[in-house]
Amino acid sequence: MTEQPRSSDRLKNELLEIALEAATQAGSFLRDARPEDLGVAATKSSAIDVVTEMDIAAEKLITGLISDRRPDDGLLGEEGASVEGSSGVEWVIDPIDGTVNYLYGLPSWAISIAARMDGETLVGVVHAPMRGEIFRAVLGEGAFVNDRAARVRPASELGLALVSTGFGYLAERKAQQAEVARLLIPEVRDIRRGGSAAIDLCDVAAGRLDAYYERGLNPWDYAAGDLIAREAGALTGGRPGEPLSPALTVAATPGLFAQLQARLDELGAWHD
Ligand code: LIP
Repeated sequence: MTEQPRSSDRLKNELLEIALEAATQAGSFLRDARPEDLGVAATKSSAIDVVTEMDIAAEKLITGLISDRRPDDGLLGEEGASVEGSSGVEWVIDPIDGTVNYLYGLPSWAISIAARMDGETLVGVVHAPMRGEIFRAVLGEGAFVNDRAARVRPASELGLALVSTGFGYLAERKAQQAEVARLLIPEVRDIRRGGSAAIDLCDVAAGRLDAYYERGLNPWDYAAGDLIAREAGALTGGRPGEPLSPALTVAATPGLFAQLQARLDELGAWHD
């Protein structure tokens, strides 16, 4: 098979089709096959950083489908998938973003799948099965939630902004994150804490939040949602002048982004 030109439309369409198929299949499995007595299969950075058997099974389903379709692609998954690949395309996968919500039976969780080439995200899909929503974006082609175009809210005053954030799994980091939130809350409309970074980024894209920020995310948490938010008109980044990273992820409608980013920097949202 001759390799398609890098990031050609045909390649992007193929990657989107695979991401949608994998996210949809994983979503049906996670929604319909969730055991009533679901428990914790393992923990990672702390006793509250949990993995369930469903996280592991969903990642195997997703990586198996991708590898069948594109055996030479690289894979990076939250639950251990790690394949170098030779095609230049790398898949970045969070089989359940919002694992704690899923464990407790709360509806706010999602499958997040992104395809990157040379470090640039070409395709992003976030599927929130309990909401009946699939968010998708192809680089340069806009963002959608189901069949509707996604666009950010036209906000510009921090004092009127609805801002989402999240907290990590280590007590020391949570204490600093809580301090940042304590100082920010009086300066914005309100704070939300949904428990899934991918959904928060997509809610910025859909105009349901004015902004989102969090420290300590992994690429699989934000890769797809970052592209979806940007293609919906949001600005994203980390500290001022820096790209988003595990140090800090900020996404906001353009009228708020620089002001919020600067304020978060002053409050120390980028360090423990
Ligand atoms: C989650 C993130 C969320 C964060 C949680 C956790 P996971 O990812 O989506 O924003 O606040 O602490 O990191 O672990 O459910 O894939």
